[in-house]
Amino acid sequence: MRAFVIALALATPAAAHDLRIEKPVLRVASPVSKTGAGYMVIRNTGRTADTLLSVATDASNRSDLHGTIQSGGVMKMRAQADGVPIAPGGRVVFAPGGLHIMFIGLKKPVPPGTKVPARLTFARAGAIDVVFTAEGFSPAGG
Ligand SMILES: [Cu+2]
Repeated sequence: MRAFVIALALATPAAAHDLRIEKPVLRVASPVSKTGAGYMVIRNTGRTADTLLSVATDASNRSDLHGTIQSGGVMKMRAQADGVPIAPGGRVVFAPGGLHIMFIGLKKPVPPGTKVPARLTFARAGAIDVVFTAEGFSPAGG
């Protein structure tokens, strides 16, 4: 079943809209972490703004959009309650120390190389399926 889901995700044509999802990766702090952080670059090649509203996956109990802010020299994560806007012709980078997807309550360990299918939902483009690839271990959520 898992292989079937991945095959479906890969078969989704990525060119049917103006958004490009590049290098989706997932990092966890340790092999037994229940929380992971997802990173990627979203490129908007169109002429219309769009907004990433939510992320869904079967791999974890929750998957939230988080930003990171500096507060008194301490990095704090906070939910992106209004989503993440992507300007026409622009790109948004999800990276350590900034925007990330917080995978909370991972149901299985995700050693490097693990494929984690997820569905991104945009205000205009609708659902776009992506596959996050787990890479090495690092503090999640930074
Ligand atoms: Cu976070």
